[in-house]
Amino acid sequence: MTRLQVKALFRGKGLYGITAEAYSRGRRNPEVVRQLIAAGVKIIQYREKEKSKREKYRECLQLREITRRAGVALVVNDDLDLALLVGADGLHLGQEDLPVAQARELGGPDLIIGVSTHSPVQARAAVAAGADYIGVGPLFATKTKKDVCAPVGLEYLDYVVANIALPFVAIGGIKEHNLAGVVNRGACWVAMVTDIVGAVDIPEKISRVRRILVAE
Ligand code: TZP
Ligand code: MG
Repeated sequence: MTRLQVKALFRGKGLYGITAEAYSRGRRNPEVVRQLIAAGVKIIQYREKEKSKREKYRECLQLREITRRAGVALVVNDDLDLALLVGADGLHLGQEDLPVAQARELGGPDLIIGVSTHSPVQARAAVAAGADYIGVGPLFATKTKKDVCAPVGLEYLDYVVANIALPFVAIGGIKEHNLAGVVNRGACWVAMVTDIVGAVDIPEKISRVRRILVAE
């Protein structure tokens, strides 16, 4: 998917998929990603914090093949080299990763760049740096992220809704039961990691989540 197509995608509502094999009930990432795609997920981030670079490279190649065939955007977390080597559509950067400008310098104008943010200052900095979208969270407590910061609180979501023109993805402890509240506050894109990849029946879970997303 091109940067323009992803920008267009972000004008609507949707579920942003993220891999987390450790929480996937023994299913491997390619299997989970196939299920996400079959359920209509259009943007998937490869995120694996504990794997070696070699293993991540192999997996990204595989996921690139699967996502490309399906016309689904692939975003690589953290590693610009992996994103470029496998021809990913995007790169997702945290506050401790490369700055946007340097990622852009190497990645070129077509690379989608997302930035995790936890405060108004970080959101404004990401906009100024030329990010294509920002992550907003963690909204709630989450066990998924070991290097977590504490939940940022829903006031930060309110700030972004009111003040930031870029597309954003709400993240962190979002589950089926609290999703409506997040969407009601103005989130159009949400990332739910464990609630999705850890679901016994992923397609069924996604169809329930989608109903909540469109209803709110
Ligand atoms: N960034 C902020 S919170 C988080 C990431 C990657 C993990 C979210 O996982 P979950 O299972 O949806 O709480
Ligand atoms: Mg990172």
